[in-house]
Amino acid sequence: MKELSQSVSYDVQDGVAVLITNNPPVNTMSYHVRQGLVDGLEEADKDGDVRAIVLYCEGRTFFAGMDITEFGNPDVPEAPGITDVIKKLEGASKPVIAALHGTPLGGGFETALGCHHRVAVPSAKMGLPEVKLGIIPGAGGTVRLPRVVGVQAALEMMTSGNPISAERALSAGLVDEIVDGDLLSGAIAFVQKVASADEPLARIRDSDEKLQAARTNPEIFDVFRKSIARKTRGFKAPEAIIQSVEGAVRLPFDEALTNERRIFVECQKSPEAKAQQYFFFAERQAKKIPDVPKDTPTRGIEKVGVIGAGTMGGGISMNFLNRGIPVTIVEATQEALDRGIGIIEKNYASTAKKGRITEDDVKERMSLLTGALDYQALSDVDLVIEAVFEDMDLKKTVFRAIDEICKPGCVLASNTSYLNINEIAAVTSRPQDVIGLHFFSPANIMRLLEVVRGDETSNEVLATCMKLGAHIGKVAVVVGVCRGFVGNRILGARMRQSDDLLLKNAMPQEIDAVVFDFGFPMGSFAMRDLAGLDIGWLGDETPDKDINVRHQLCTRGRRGQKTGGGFYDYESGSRTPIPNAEVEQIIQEVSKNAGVTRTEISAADMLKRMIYAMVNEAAKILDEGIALRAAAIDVIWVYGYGWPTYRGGLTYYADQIGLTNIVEDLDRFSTEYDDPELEPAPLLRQLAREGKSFQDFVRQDHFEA
Ligand code: 3H9
Repeated sequence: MKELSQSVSYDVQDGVAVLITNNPPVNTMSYHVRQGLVDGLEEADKDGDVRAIVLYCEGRTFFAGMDITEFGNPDVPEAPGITDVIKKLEGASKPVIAALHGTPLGGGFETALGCHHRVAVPSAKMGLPEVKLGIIPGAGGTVRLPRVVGVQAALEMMTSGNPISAERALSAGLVDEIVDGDLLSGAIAFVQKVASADEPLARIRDSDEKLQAARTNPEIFDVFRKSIARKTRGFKAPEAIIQSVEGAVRLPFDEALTNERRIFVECQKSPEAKAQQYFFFAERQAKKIPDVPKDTPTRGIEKVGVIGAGTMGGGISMNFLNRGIPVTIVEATQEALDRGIGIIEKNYASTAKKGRITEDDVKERMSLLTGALDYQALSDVDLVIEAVFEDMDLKKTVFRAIDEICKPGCVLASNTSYLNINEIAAVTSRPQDVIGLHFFSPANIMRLLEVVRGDETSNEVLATCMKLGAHIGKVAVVVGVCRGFVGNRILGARMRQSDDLLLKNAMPQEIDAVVFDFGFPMGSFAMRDLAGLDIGWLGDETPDKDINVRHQLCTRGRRGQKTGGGFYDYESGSRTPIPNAEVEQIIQEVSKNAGVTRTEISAADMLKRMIYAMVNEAAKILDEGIALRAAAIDVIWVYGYGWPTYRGGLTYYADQIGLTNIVEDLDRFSTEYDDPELEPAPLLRQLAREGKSFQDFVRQDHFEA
């Protein structure tokens, strides 16, 4: 075995040169990897004893792509680039095979496509996820992939960025064989057969049959554009991928590569790519808890209890059933229990009807669900999640009861979205086992899980819940105790600004348009219509009825989408909000009753007021230690509230605007609108004064442990 670089070594086994890469954790194609591969390929090509070449990676995966931290880093030599490596592979005079395991992604998968053959273990998952980083596959992916799988399938794979299984790759012609036993031996055996056959080398560049259909039917691109328009609104990379594939169809191979390179470089320079790449690392940072090391012991969660079979309780239960974890769901009455279980079954049936799961899956999941009317049924579960009405007294009653019944070591969790976990924990004899697990509605679909750490919550319980969150497919982010935690507290700040704008300046459709155009799926008023305006409405008990728009709407039967109207009208079966003249009239009257003279405001100022109020709240949250780091806030807002990823996240966006500019605007607004909430938070002022950003801010007491 010969070392070619710090990460690549060279070995010859039975006449086959094996280039072995070991660049933990995920074998990114760092500079030294590329250099080692180029040197190894040159050596193997010259070596008369070598008949074929295998690319093999040690550790958990074949190359997971380029090292993102190298992008734009002037200290990293440009040559050899990944395209130099692929050119060498493809042009080698001896067959080259890629031995795929783990997650061959991005540049890693493009490298495999540059090889003459590919074999994979059954568990391998491969694809081109560059779109998620705001870029396009820039090492031949957009030119080679459609030559193998056809234009439509290639567009789908690259604009979604989702990986495919080895089995699917095999049937799509992307891998030649699945290796069940030892991967390296399988790859060597396969490539030896190829070398013995003495046939021309199979280079993807040489075949363009699969492009013919798109050449005769170029409309395929516009049809595809339309089909993804709604999902990809605001993102640059999906359109760039389409254009590069158009190039692959239109141009000769080498020109198509040059065209791809040009588009890649343009994308890579874009603010969207920078934001999305920031977010990639933010997501990984948000999982880390400084005083809870990776090796903290965790508890096994094999049985779960859920209290409350309403919308939240049902959705929460489904997460566990989906992963094969039995759930006992407890309700107060048989009627409520039957209704809740019925809804879960209906949800599964509708998923099965769409072909996403089988009838057998439905049966299996439902067989793991048990209903009960008595807390006693929770005596042997490992985790209880309370999902009853948001009422502190009720929650305390529930926790007193489960404290009596649940076995020692059982994790006691509340799904509260606002209330104080410490107060709830205090009524039990085991506050160290109490935690908040704040799921977002619909709980079986939304990825975010706020894990609320109480003052007494043990590290073991916290680590258990973080691990469990990942196991059920959630993005778990730890937050501290305060009203509304991170997500809803910041949402509250935006809502209060929207309400004030409604009272003093603009109509719902104008305010919502600003938020929608920014990139959110919907604005505050459309969101309220979706949730139902009567949630939390006090009816006749409402104070100051004359100056309360919601009260005025509710009393007129306008209670949101479910009644066909709220802040907006909705046509039957449609969720598209339509402005309503009567609502505008009501808003004008409320302003009059409140003694407000309505004034004009620009869309730019509306946006600033709403977003900067959120930024201000984020600064308070960080200062108080409710979020461990700015990245956590960004992850929460992307996964819980539809913050557009191409803007990075709330605090990242604020950093791009510049905190000094934000402080200046907030100072102006707080005076102009006489709103103390818009007064810049001390931390925001401090960071601005010191010329720092949110990303620079680290609370020492969190990170010293
Ligand atoms: C590309 O290839 C461009 C090409 O088209 C060529 C253009 C010319 N770079 O996620 P994990 C780190 S673009 C740098 O926790 P998992 C990650 O930050 C790239 N670092 O593990 C983490 O560090 P830490 C296309 C990376 O098992 C550690 O590795 N490829 C990269 O849950 C472990 O990661 C992709 O987009 C990277 N590319 O998931 C794949 N990847 O421990 C991106 C990972 O300090 N990566 N790290 O927090 C992934 O999707 C997942 O990391 C993977 C493993 C599935 C591989």
